[in-house]
Formats: sequence, C-alpha cells, structure tokens
Amino acid sequence: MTVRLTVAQALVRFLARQYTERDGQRQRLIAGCFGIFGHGNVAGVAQALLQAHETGEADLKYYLARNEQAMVHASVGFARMRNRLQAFACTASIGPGSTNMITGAALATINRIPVLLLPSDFFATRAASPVLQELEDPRSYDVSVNDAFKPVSRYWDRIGRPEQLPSALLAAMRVLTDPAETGAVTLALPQDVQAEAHDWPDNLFAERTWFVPRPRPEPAALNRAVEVLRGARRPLIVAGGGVIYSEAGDALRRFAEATGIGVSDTQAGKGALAWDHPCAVGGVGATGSPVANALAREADVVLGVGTRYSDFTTASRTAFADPGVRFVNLNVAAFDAGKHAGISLVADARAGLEALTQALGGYHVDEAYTARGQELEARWRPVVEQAYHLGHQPLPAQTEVLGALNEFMDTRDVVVQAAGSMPGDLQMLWRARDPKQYHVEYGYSCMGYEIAGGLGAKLADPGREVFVLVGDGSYLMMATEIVTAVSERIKLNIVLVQNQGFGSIGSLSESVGSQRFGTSYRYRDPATGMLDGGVLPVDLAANAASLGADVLRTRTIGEFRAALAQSRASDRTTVVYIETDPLAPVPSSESWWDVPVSETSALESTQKARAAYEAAKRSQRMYL
Ligand SMILES: Cc1ncc(C[n+]2csc(CCOP(=O)(O)OP(=O)(O)O)c2C)c(N)n1
Ligand SMILES: [Mg+2]
Repeated sequence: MTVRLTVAQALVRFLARQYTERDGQRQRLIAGCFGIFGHGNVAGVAQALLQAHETGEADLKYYLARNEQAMVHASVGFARMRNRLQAFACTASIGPGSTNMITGAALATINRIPVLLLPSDFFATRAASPVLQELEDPRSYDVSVNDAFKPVSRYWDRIGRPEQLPSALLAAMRVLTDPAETGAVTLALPQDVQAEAHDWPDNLFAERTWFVPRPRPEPAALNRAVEVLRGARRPLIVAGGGVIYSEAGDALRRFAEATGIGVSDTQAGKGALAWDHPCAVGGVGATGSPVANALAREADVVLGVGTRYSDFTTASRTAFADPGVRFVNLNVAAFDAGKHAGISLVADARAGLEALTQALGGYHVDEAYTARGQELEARWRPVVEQAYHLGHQPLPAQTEVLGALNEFMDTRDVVVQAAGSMPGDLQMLWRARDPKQYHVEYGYSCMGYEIAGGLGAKLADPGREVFVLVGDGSYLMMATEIVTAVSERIKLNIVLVQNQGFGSIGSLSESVGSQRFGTSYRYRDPATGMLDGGVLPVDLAANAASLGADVLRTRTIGEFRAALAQSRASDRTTVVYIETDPLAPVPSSESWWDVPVSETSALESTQKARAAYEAAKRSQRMYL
C-alpha cells in the first residue's frame, strides 16, 4: 500500500510518529516544531504543518519564533530539560533564515543536545535559479549556504529527490537518539522538493520507537578501571552533563557514599549531587570553587563521568597537578572516554557507576582524606555566605543578586544562564539542590541563549518556575523570544542584570593587559576617542515592557527579593530589572584559564600580563 503525499507532508507525518523509550518510559521524540516561514518553506513545510493540524492527522505543534537562532536555542533548552529523550524540529526559509540557525546548530552539537534542523534550500531542479537568497557559487551549482551546516551537524543531508527522504529520516532519528552521537541533525529541503508529491510506502508512517540504550561497560575495561581506582589514595570525581542526561544522580550518590570519593562538578553537571551532600566539593576548574580545585591539584586519580573535559573544567590543563595523575573516563561516547590518555570506560553513566560501585566493593578513601575535603568545605562556606550578602554600595554586587536568587528559589525551580560573568560566578557560588535546577549553557557559552533557552526549558517542564538570568549584553543580543513567550502565554521569570557592558570580558581584558578596552557600553568620549564617556540613555527595562513583559525595576537587594516573590506569584512573563557594580569583588577560584597574551607589546599593562601569563603557562601539561 502506498500513500500519496508531498515530501513536506511525509516529513511531518513521519516526525509525528517517532517515539523514544528508555527504562520503559515512552514519549514522542519530536515534541513540536519551531519555525519562521518565508518563500522557502511557506508552501512546503508550512502547508504540511497546517494540514496536519487541520486534519488532526499526525499533528506536530507549531511555535512561531522571532529569530531562527533563538528557536534553535529554545529547542536545545527543551531537549536538555528532557534529558535528550525529546527534541524539537526547526523549520526555516532559505538563505538568511537558514543560516541564522548555524550558531544554534553549533551550540547543540557542542553541548551534545539533539535538535532537528530543517533549513530550506534552493530549487533542486534549478528551474528558476538563482532564486532569491541563493548563494550561486561560480565553481559549482551544487553548493548552497546550507553546506555551512556540515561541520556543526552530526548528520547532514540534502533531500534532492523524494526517494531520498526515508533513508535520510531513519539516519536522522538514529543520530538524534544516540547518546554518543547526538547533536544538531540537518536535513536541507529544496523548496520545490518540499512541494513535490510521491507515493510513499505506508509503513514509512508506522509508529516507530527508538530505544535509547544504557550500554554497560565491557568487563575487561571495567577491570582496568577498578584496578586504577583501587590503587587511588586521593581520587576525585568530575561529574559532567552526562550524569544528568543519564539520570544517574542517585547512582553517583551511592557510589560516592560507598567509596567516600569527593564529587566535583562541571557547568553541565552541577546539581548531579546536591551541593550540601557530604561528598560534594563544588565546581571544578577555571571558575570552580577553591575546594574542588585544591582537591584536583592533589588528585592521583580523576574519575570523569559524563564530562568532555572542556578547558574550563581542566583549567586549561593545569587543574590536575599531581605528576602521576591518571584518568578513568566513564562516558557513553568513546571520543570523550579516551581523553587525557585515560582508562576508557565506554558506558552509560548510570550503568557504569552501578557497575563500578559493585566492582569496587570494600574500597574506601582514607578518613584523613575525607576530613581534608570537609575541612576545606567548612572554610569555603562562609566565603560564599559573604559573597551572597556583601552589602556592596552604592550598587549591589552581582554575587548578592545570585545569592538572593539562590536563597529564594525552590528545589525544583530552574535557573538558566549562558554567557558573561554570571556563568563563572554561578559555577563557583551556586548551591544546586536538584539535577535540573542549574541550566547553564557553557559548551558554546552563547550570548543570547538565555531567554530563548529559558523558553525551551519552560516548555519542557511547565510545572517548574524558570528563572532566566541575563546580562545587558546578552539581552541586547537576543531578547526576541520574550515576544514568543508572551504570545504563547509561557511564563518566564527574567532577571535582567544591567552593568553597562561586558563585566566578564572587561575583567578578562584587564587581566590580559588590555585595560578593559572596548568592553563597556558608553558614549565615545571626544577627549580620549574611546568608549569611556557617559552612561547611555538606554533603558532595557522599558525595552522589555515594550515587548509585552511585566517589568519590576529594583535598586536594592531588598527590593529585588520582593520583586522575585511578585514575579513568582504572577502568571505573566516578568522581568526583574537590577543594576549591579561590575567592579564588585568576587572570591577567587584559585585557578587559571589559558588566554594567550601578546608576546611583544608597546603597552606596559600587556608586558606585565605577559610575564604573569608565561609563569602560569609553565604549569600547563599534557596528560599523557
Ligand atoms: C554570541 C557571543 N558573542 C560574543 C561572546 C564573547 N563574550 C562573552 S561574555 C561577553 C559579554 C557579556 O555581556 P553581558 O551579557 O552584559 O554579561 P556581563 O559580562 O556583563 O556579566 C562577550 C562579548 C559570546 N560569548 N557570545
Ligand atoms: Mg553586562
């Protein structure tokens, strides 16, 4: 039996009938479709979505985004909240609509989060070429702007003929649902092919379940890992995002309790173990806590679980300073498990931790070593308390805003952030109580992720309050999805932190000898020729109100706390606005990040920074 549908209609019908299943729980794989229509998809995918809705046949709920990059971010926020078991599709018109998604694709792939991208493409027949927005590469008519998705996609295909669709769809679903391979999946859809009819075998549209595996470690690899761990005197766990996606928090806690090994976390892994668990030692690496970093420096064995060991996690390969340090890497992706010449333990985080707990029976670190972690932690806690309640004047410190939010939030509430000075402050200071509470996108650290990602997180779990933290720079880059939130009546709490520019890059600039050059949003001063004149007459709170959000302006931490309560009580998207001092003090992570400083310079500030850089660089090492 066959059924006659256009390529776009077949695509939508297929996507609506895909499911994932893990641990006996089954859910739709493609939960909905974000989109922005143009001539590339208005007659193809748009018609198919409309028809599916009107007939009630294989509906795929459509959400109109305001920016294509943002809709990919929202999809990532969604899929991350759903532990990669569900994803969104994104349809875009050809040309700029499609290429706007490339940044989102890179973000998804780097964070290992599934998203299905459906950029439109120029005519496969070339009947009207060059169509509006077609690239026209004189070397080859086969090239389109969508080729630029290739390096940032885990699967890429162009559907030049209807017959190619079934195999492309199966490959796309496989990659989306494979925890080791997942990321952005791109199916470029020429606009004429979208509208072309074909007779499809009807079993293409049978409900299909993609079983998300929990691969167990190979026994020999497990033995190798156990041998190294049994010999460890000062081991440390680095818990990454993989622990959370695998829902391995309990397995991690049981492993830590059985062995007494301290658990540090990465940006993606924070919350895997509640902050106040006796084995929790806080964030590790360049923006981590001095507790985890002291233990990392001394560690003889590092057990990385579900981590990709970014430069922030390893402090650019200076965090682990013991000359004989060895790595055991439990990861579902062999690529990550093999890093730092570690013992590769390719497995699902939960299955792997359970196997390790059993195989390591009887092993426990020395009491003295446990006591050392607890002692460091006891000294660190008052430092956090102080940062939370600094009483900085006249403007509050950002750490006070984060502290007030941390103290205000319920266990199940979610905080969303991505770029600027906040991810660092958060990784060091945030006290996460639930595996889904801390949602900081720090694989791509993309300014503009915050509001869009928050929208996706809220769509994924409407029962949780979502608190988006966004700096003025990120806000200016992409506040667009406030409008989507308003039109969909999706309630977000947005904390807008105004510090007149780039607090983060300002202090980084200072540390590399570049004197905060070009990092504040100020008038150009005619006397200096630099952007260090007066404060601009820019009112981001008024901007947010103009986009349809309720806005609460606050000046003090007391007002801020009251506004948070008001925002939570409301059912409308609310922006809580507060101005902070970008120069307020922040505790030190006692760590380092490799940002190369000019080797030669006419500026004294740069020369000084270079000397410090060379000294720090000496402690960097290859883990071989
Ligand atoms: C899209 C993008 N462009 C540039 C950067 C580099 N960058 C990192 S943080 C930052 C400034 C962020 O400003 P803001 O949101 O106000 O946060 P603040 O640093 O003031 O905390 C910049 C430009 C980035 N991460 N993402
Ligand atoms: Mg700022």
